[in-house]
Amino acid sequence: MALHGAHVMEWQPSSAPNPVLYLSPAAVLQEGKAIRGGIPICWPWFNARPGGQPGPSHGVARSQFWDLVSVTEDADGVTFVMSLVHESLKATATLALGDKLTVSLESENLGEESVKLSGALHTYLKIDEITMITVGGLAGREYLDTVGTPTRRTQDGPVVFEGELDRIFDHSGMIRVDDPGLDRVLQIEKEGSPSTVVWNPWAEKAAGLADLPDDAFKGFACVEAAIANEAAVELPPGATHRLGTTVSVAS
Ligand code: TA6
Repeated sequence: MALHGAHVMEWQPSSAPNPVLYLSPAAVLQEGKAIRGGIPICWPWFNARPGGQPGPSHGVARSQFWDLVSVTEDADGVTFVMSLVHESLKATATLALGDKLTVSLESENLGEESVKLSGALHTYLKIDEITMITVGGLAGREYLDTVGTPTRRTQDGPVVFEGELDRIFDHSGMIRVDDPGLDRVLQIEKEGSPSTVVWNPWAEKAAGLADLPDDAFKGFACVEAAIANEAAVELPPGATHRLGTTVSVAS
């Protein structure tokens, strides 16, 4: 857990033999940078800032220190609440670590004008071997394929990985990640998320990421509860929105 980014870096339920999240051994923990792995919070926008406005890719939240609001512990686990204000928006992140992992991000418009909100809970799942896993729950869904010239396509069957993959799905349901190598099925439930992003950089892109070992791409897949810019949520003054993800080990 880090105040930097309100970032869940590691999580392993007591009943599970393996960590569920991938954290890069080369991750840089430094203000102004994003931590590679765990669950970076992309907020209050996803990818490039909409409207051509200046700002870092994936927003400001993942590279700043948040304020700690509370830490509570009970029989179900430990819950951290952190907050951050950016321009007229306030984010409150509730990170609940127990048998399940829930990250819940509430955005509140403190200003006097309507604001468009996008973002993602950019979850890095640890897997045994990228070519062996499947991501289910997305069959028949339309997505924006952002590898090369962005193109809209329809997903045929489960997602499998055979090269760089970067897809933004129109999808708000549940996802299942089957990992035969770890003999594990992960389940991901989402809240307030009209988009699901699935990403793996593969060898060439990974080689360009200084905070990721060259062959590390084989050992993770990102499955993200997201709000793509194309599906941005309109937040009138005083309104709130909750974006959430719950990860659990189904078997
Ligand atoms: O969520 C997928 C994505 O937007 C990819 O396009 C890829 O760039 C990835 O996020 C990681 O971005 P980062 O800025 O953390 O290197």
